Amino acid sequence: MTSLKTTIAGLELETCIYNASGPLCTTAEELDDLGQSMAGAILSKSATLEYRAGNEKPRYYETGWGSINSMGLPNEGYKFYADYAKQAAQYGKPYIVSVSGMGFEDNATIIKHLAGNENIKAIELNLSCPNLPGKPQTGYDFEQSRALLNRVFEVAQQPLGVKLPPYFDMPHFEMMAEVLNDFPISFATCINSIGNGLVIDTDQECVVIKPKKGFGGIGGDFIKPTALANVRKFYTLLKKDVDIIGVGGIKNGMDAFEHILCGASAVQIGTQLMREGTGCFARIAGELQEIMNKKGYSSINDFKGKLKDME
Ligand code: YRO
Repeated sequence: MTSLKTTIAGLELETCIYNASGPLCTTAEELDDLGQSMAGAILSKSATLEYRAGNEKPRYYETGWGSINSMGLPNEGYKFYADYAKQAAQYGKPYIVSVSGMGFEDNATIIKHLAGNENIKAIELNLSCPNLPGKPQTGYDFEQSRALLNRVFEVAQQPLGVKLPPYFDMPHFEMMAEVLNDFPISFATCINSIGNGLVIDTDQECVVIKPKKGFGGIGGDFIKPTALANVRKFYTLLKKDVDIIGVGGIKNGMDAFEHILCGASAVQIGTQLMREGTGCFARIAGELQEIMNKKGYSSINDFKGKLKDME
């Protein structure tokens, strides 16, 4: 029997495929829908201190090859995601809360509040969180990343992992890995959307989303090579006990297979979840199992990380 079982952050997942933080994981209805689906875990939208309505619509747009978004962190506020944990428990899969405070102390406050909650199995700290206005996002500032991790590990009790933005330069991978290897992180999720792309409607000669003069994070097909590179690099650079979670451009079983071959212990679905809804988990799982069957693999550990170099 082919199994898609995996372990991340010491948690057992029935299947290694679940949602990315962002799409369809903000409200109780959406989280319930994930709970009832074949997703291996339930991951929330990034939580801030207070409820946020987010940016003006349209703030999400899908093209044939992917998506652009400038949602502006719409979410119910951390207390909602903490309270929802009790309801999440009925689904028999790990419930993970994404945290993206607007500054260090917000993150510390939120993570401190989640600490006593036994139904929250892990925390995914979104390093794309804004820190100082006019400065790069936290994940692109290595010293700020270190300072934030110092602070949150003073209060964190659950396993804590980081959601990383994409890196493109070899020294940047090494600089971030050096920071992360100084902390007891449980996992690294690679990658967030590729920041500040621009999609254009040529008939209208106009941008396609309203916030930020049309600039937004890119997801979908085009980001898969960048995602695979980030999964592969952090798999080789981080301490061996850190699980890598792959996200970026996964819409079928073969895309998931590629991420796992690069070192991912689990994969998340973003743009394709928005497109297809929660049925995507069962479909992609079936496709991945079929590929594994044909290749003679019975578990993901048979090929995880085993990407070959050329002779
Ligand atoms: O706009 C968002 O809510 C958003 N979109 C993404 O593709 N990735 C993210 O991490 C977020 C939330 C964080 C931020 C981009 C608003 C700082």
